[in-house]
Amino acid sequence: MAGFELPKLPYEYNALEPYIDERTMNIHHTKHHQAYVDNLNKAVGGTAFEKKDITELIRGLASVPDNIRTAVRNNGGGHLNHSMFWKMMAPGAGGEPSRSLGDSINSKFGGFEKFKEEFKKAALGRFGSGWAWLVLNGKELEVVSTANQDTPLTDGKPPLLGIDVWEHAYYLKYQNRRAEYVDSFWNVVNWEDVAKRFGQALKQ
Ligand code: MN3
Repeated sequence: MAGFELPKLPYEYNALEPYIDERTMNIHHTKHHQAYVDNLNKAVGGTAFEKKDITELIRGLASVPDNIRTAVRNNGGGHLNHSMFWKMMAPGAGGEPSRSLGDSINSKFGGFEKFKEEFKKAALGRFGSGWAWLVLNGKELEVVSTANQDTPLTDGKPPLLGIDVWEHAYYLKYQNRRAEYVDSFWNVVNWEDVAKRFGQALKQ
């Protein structure tokens, strides 16, 4: 069996209550994320790709053979996206980004509230399953969304913050009310992690 593994959640399943409920976090991590890992391992087992770093694997998707490329795109993308997503949130987090990230958001979007509006629009505008992202495009911040488990990394845009808008991410607590889930998400955004990704992405 290939060696991709489910990362441990950096906090307890109930740590993001009441914004993201314990049952959703548990199923999302132990069932959905685990399934992406298992299916990725099935796809790349016995190939040269099984030892690759997940980020490198997804960046190099074009070089993955046809017969497993879709499986790697969906399940490798799912593994990569969720591994980031858990770290982009934290208990007792939220608030506003500070220092250079805060300044960059203000100058790019015309203020933090304007940024939140644009991010929410991307999250609500994604029809069906996918993600909304704050990414770095060259040296510029940008809000984008992707379908399914696609990542903006494939377009050379490192993700800084992402929200999973698949129904499995919010349905138990919010049912069809995706907008409410997005509004709640701001209470758990780990801006320290986002700022770290911003710093690293600027250097690349
Ligand atoms: Mn998910």
